[in-house]
This record gives sequence, C-alpha cells and structure tokens, in this order.
Amino acid sequence: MTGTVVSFEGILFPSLHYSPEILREVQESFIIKDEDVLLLTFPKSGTSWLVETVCLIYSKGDTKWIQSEPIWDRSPWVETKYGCELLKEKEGPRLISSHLPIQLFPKSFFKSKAKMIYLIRNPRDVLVSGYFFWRSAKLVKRPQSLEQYFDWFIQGKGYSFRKRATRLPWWSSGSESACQVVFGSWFNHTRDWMSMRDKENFLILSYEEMKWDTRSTVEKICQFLSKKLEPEELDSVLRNSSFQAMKENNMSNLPLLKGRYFEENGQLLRKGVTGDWKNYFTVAQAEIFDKLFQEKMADLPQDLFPWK
Ligand code: PPS
Repeated sequence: MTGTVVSFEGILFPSLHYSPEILREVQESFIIKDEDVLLLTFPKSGTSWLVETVCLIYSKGDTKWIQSEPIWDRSPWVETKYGCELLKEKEGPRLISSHLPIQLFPKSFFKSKAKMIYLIRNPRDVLVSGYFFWRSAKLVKRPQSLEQYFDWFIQGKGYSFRKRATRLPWWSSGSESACQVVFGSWFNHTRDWMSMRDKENFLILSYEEMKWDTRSTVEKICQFLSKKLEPEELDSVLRNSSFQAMKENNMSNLPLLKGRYFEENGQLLRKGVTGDWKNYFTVAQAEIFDKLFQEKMADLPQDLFPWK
C-alpha cells in the first residue's frame, strides 16, 4: 500500500494526516501562547530526540511521563488535524512540534513570546534518513531508490532554485513533475527559519552538536527554557534520551504505528549517527550536493553548520 499527498501553497503533505483546510486554519487562526515551547525541524533532523529530551527536562529526569504517553501526544504536531485538536484542549504551557516551513506557521507565533528551538541536521544525513523512512512508510508515494529520492530531495517542492537548476549540467531534467518530497525544500526551510536567529526567543541547535556533546547541549536547552536541573536529574535526562533508551521506549519508537502506517521493517530510530550519508552517496552525488549547498547557503554564517 502506498499513500497520497496533498499540496498546500506549493508544499506537499501526506494526505492521511494533513488537509489544506486544517493547514489554512493552523496558519491563520491557531493561537500560540507566550508560555508555549515550540520544537521545529525539517523531517528527519532528530525531532523525536529533541522532544524526548525536552520532556525529560520538564519532568526533571523522571521517566514516568515519557514511558506512559506517546511522543506525539506529549508534543503534538500542530499542523495535523489530530495534533491541532489535542493542542486546543491542552491547558498550561504546551510543547508543540512542527515541520512547517515559516510561511505556513501559525501567524500568532510571530507576535508572541513563545520560545522556539529549531533543530538542524546535515541535510545529507536528513536525505538518507528520509529515504529509509519514507521507503517503509504507507503515507506517501515511496521512493524506489536512493537515486530517485536524491533527485526529489534536491528539487524540493516549491523550490525557488528550480528554474535556475534546470539550466545546470548536473540537473536531471524531466523529473520535476514526479517530485514527491513532503514538507518542501530543506534549503528553503532552513534559510527561512534561520532568519529568526537573532531573536531572543529562538534557539538554533544542531543534531551534530547534540550528538558530539550531548551534555552541553542539554544544558544549553535548560538555560534557554529557564529550567534548573540537579546533576543527577541531568544524568537521568541524558541516560533516558539516549538512542538505545528511546529505541526501547515503545512510547517514543514506532511499534505503536506499525502495520497501519509503516511496514514491519520501518524504523524511526534507525542508526542515530552523524555522517551516514558517506555510506550511501556516490562521488557524483556528493559533488552535486556540495555545489547546491554552496549555491543556496554560502551567504549564511558557516558556523551555523557544524558538520562542515
Ligand atoms: S521525524 O519522522 O521527522 O519526526 O524523524 P526525526 O525524529 O526528526 O528524525 C529521525 C532521526 O533521528 C534519529 N534519532 C536519534 N539519534 C540519536 N539519538 C537519539 N536519541 C535519537 N532519536 C532519534 C533517528 O535515528 C533518525 O535518524 P537515522 O539517521 O535515520 O537513524
């Protein structure tokens, strides 16, 4: 079984959980409150790791919450019908997840004091992670090969670079109409959200820094959220948000969704490493990606991208 997609303002979404009506309602009238905390990512950047970490920070390292409530209920996806309804009923400070590009995000956020953490990841690893994920998902048209997904990913849907890219020698023309990548272009998503980087209610983190120095990154999150943890509470956050601990937590991994939404071999927690793209990209693909990254991101401070 394979799923279908819907298009909203030029961006594709899996039709099972997303509709243009809800996306419009979320954009125009969903109210973000000052006390909300928003966890924003392009898909496959480590969203679930960030959510688990923040939940554990909120519970001071106590595992009761993360082991009793599914991750998508603890921090619902605002752009889905299910998540949006759930969030409207929640009282007090809410955790809110989202993959939305900035132009589709609830307008109320931009007038609020709500804190947002934007987690980025080397897009090459995002691509590889996405390929394995969508290949086993029943939510979208599945990529038939990494080569095909590579093509989709570098096009993005609604990707303003496309017109110029079609004139470049490495561009595989003719595949644009078949592009099935959901949530649009990684490049646009990242560039657009990064324009918020000087705001004091906005924190940019990377999957790579989380991986290479998890303790310091968790401390940075605590400071940003004004949460104080005792050393043993911090240790518990680190222990219980590790790849292995999350893999074993049925409330944070996919077992609950297998069958209906994913094949049996589908995994949310696949490898959990940095640089896995080197095991999959050809030399030519690596060069294409480097050129594209340079073209799209060169004007941004390069220290924002720690994988370089
Ligand atoms: S989704 O579907 O967009 O919400 O996926 P997302 O959670 O953003 O990204 C999934 C990738 O994050 C990795 N992951 C982790 N890595 C290290 N430590 C922990 N605790 C962790 N939790 C999730 C997960 O393995 C996916 O990456 P890949 O490269 O596919 O393994």
